[in-house]
Amino acid sequence: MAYRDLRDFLHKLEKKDELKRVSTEVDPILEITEITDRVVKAGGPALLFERPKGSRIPVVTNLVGTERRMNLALEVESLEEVASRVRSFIDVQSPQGLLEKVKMLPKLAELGSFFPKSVRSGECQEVVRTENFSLDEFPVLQCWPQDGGRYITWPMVITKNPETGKRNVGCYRMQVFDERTTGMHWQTQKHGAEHFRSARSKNREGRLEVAVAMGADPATAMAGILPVPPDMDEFLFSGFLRRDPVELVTCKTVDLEVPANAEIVLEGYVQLGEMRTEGPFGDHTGFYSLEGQFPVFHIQCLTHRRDPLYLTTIVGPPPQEDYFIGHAIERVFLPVMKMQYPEIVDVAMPAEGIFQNLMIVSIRKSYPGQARKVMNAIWSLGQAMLTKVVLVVDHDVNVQDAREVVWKALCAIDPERDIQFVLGPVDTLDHAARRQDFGSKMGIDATRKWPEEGYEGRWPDEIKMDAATRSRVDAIWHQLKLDGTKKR
Ligand SMILES: Cc1cc2nc3c(=O)[nH]c(=O)nc-3n(C[C@H](O)[C@H](O)[C@H](O)COP(=O)(O)O)c2cc1C
Ligand SMILES: [Mn+2]
Repeated sequence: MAYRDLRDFLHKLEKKDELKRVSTEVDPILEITEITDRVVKAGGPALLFERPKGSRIPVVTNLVGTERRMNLALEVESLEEVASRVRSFIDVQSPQGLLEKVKMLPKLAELGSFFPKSVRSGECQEVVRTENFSLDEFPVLQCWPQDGGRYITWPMVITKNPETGKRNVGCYRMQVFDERTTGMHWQTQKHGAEHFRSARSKNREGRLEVAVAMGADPATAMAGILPVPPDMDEFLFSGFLRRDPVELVTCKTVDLEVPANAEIVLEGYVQLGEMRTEGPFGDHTGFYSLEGQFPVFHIQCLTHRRDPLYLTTIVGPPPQEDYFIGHAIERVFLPVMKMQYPEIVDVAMPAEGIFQNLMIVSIRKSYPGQARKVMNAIWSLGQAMLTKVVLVVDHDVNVQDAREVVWKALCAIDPERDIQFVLGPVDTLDHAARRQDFGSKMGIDATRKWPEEGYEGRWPDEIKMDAATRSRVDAIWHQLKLDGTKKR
């Protein structure tokens, strides 16, 4: 059964001893970050701060900051279960005969059952306020010392494509400017920014309606982070993940819908001609992202539960909670990548590569130059376009094992021959890039080189002991009494 809402999931975590309540008063300014950072890095529990200084609203952090809790969030034993569900939907897409068509029907019906559902009322509107409200009531964190202020870090920012009317949900941080105004940090290539530019090109004086929902059952709360194609509803994908549709209610003052089970909703608009300095912010790169010009969100209505919880997350020096979210996304979307590029065997984005800096891909190479073809594919695949370094290895390298990758990849390259640079869009947060949003990317072809690729030598075999010797030694191993041998 899907979690009803955030508190339902917290109850589950508490039962599993995966939630710690903090009853000591702590400050949302820096202190909650310092505590959460230590707990995340120790693989510790989700945290419920019951007495954040200056607010009556409890704060939840580190909700899914371990793989164990991510599995609980998605109600699976392992992420492979979700991946195999994704695969099962991909497999039915082109039926060969009547029998296959008939077999497909239940799958399609199942898919249909994940579409978001409109409902009349929801807990997120138990309290509706159009006046006398202020963001100051909420325990919004200032995470790091040089941050420009307090930031909402885990919102579901909901907009509609002005051309198609299709919904987008994005998780974009929001700097609190004052009681009813925030920044809107949708980065240049993100769908929210696309909606903004599209609306602005029609009317610079106009507005783009925006709703921001915070706190929901975990699969819904993660909607804004999912890198789904433009105009595909993230809430549909959340419905698939939770195996139950996301229920939506219509906002009170804007023509948008928000999850009925949310804790807090901000309704308002972005004024299309308005930009304001946003930042700095201690970011998931482990460095501060500096000030930049971003749109401004004006809040005209606040709705919330009678007793709302404030869900937030900390980014900073890796690993943080976002690594576990990104890792789940990597596993769940791998079947989709493999569908488009069947030579891909596995993909890894190690925590220290902060997603956009490093993707390691193993491929089963069957024609010359294929590693470079895969790099180019990745640089044109949704948000993976921003990947600064793509490292391609052969199918027999375990990309999940960083030591094996470093060893084998470095042995496999002639740097001048095997490294390729391209220019293109890069992550807004890349502080090393020559310009914001534009710079170079590097592909490393660390596959075995073929004669067809101009390699004239003989590629050596990897060293492996033969099976007969191994089993002879296995048989006498006990006798040798070497197990307890201490290293000197
Ligand atoms: C905790 C967290 C904070 C994020 N903050 C931002 C942000 O401030 N700006 C941004 O563009 N993306 C941010 N992202 C990444 C986006 O949520 C992600 O790229 C998402 O897929 C964008 O949705 P879209 O493709 O619909 O634009 C953040 C992700 C996480 C996990
Ligand atoms: Mn999107």
